[in-house]
Amino acid sequence: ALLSSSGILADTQDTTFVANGNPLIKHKFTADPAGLVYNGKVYLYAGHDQCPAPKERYEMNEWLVFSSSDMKTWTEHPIPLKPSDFSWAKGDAWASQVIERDGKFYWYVAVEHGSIHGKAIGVAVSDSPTGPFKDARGSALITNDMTTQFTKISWDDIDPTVIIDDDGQAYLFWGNTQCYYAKLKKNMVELDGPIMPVKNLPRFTEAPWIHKYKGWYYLSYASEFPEKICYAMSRNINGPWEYKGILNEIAGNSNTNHQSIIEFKNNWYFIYHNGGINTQGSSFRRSVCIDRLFYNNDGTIKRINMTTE
Ligand code: FUB
Repeated sequence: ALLSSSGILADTQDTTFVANGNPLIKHKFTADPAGLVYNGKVYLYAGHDQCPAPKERYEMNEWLVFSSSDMKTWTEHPIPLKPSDFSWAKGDAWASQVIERDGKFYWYVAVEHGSIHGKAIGVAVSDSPTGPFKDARGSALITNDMTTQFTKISWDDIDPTVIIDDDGQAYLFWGNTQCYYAKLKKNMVELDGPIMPVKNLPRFTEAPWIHKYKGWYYLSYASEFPEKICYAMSRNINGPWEYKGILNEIAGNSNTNHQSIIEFKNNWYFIYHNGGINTQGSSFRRSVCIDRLFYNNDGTIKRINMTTE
């Protein structure tokens, strides 16, 4: 497979590249990374920042998927999903996450809803982690009118993150300004109970990411603006959450930072974006980066060291 500096080939066929320091992806602008480890490979999902310089606004019309067996050689697969694959959505390929259950891959995405004012969360499904994915419901899973009792803002229903707990119960967390969570049914495409606010997350902005390690639940999230990534820990997924401080400082030249945390082949990784590519990088032309994540003996996480190597 060929590496296309424009990325055009990747629209229709696999292309490969070798990681060479951060940012990981240099041939196109990528944002809101979400890692998935499955069957000895890491899959990296991201939104495509397509806003041409010098304009400064979100232009995101598709999501991308990359995979690797060693975190060094990466394959970029054909475009797996676009907002236009959801008939009810108007656009905006905002942050997302993919999770596997019983051999099917569920991709939770934030988009602009076509008829219900504001952002919404949809879910697509595929038999393969690289797609093709299709709308799993034919309608949004979360719409803005479902959370107006908590906040009146129209962009609060973004940034979905999903976990399947050890007992098989799946949970969806999401939010901007207010963090929410709800149970998912086993089919992964319907809520299984009320939407609940997550309490005690100081200065929560957006981008929750939930993961589990040695009996602790970790809820990391973007805080303030420009964003730092902070985190809280709990022994129970329903809380109470205990704030543990800053995990990652503001990422160079980008107001957003949007993290994903995964374990791959016994190492933990912190995947995020900065605005670090040459003169064009910005809050709207972002680039996915990967650094190592280390725990302390008490389960807290060491501050991330953002590298360029
Ligand atoms: O990429 C669009 C939005 O910017 C995401 O949904 C947020 O997390 C922030 O990164």
